[in-house]
Amino acid sequence: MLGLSTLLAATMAVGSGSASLPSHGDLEGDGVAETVELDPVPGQSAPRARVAITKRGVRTRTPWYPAWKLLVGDVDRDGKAEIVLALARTDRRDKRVRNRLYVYSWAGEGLVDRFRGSSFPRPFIDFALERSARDAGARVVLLALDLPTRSFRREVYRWMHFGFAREESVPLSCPHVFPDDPDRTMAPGLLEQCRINSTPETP
Ligand SMILES: [Ca+2]
Ligand SMILES: [Ca+2]
Repeated sequence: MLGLSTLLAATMAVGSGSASLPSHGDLEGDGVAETVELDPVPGQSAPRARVAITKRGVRTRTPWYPAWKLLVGDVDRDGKAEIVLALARTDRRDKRVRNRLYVYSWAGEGLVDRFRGSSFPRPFIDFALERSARDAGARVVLLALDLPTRSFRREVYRWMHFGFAREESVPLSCPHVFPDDPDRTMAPGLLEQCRINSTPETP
């Protein structure tokens, strides 16, 4: 049984900054791994962080992003790692600030858009990258929210040409109350505390 402190630690409300451990990968495919991490501004009213990339001791920082989680992996399976960011922001077609997943590549000068994440059918509050058993690429795993049933789901997406295709969606049990405001809930680290729900789904 997880206590209240665990629940609070797993939930990061807007305004408490960004959180991610450093991630490592070869962004340019030159055989040298870069260290990539978020460099957040604490105490802001919304997540705000730069991406810091360190190669052979030289640190490069990007402009600011409304980022609250960063991971690195070869999402499109081309041998170079991408930077995957969870951002809380609007986009061109949807003026709501909500959690969106963006994928960037980096070749020494700034981040290059690869995917502007607005195409996931369910809102998410955490994500992970998972090594695919089929190939060397990384799949995106979302901690997604099914709003009609107020339940958590694990949804796995694989890169297909220019975007993501869903490969799997299963119910999850998570040590967290279901968020009343998914657009303002960020829970980095919660996904690894959840377990696939073995209870059969109702049709
Ligand atoms: Ca490199
Ligand atoms: Ca890649």
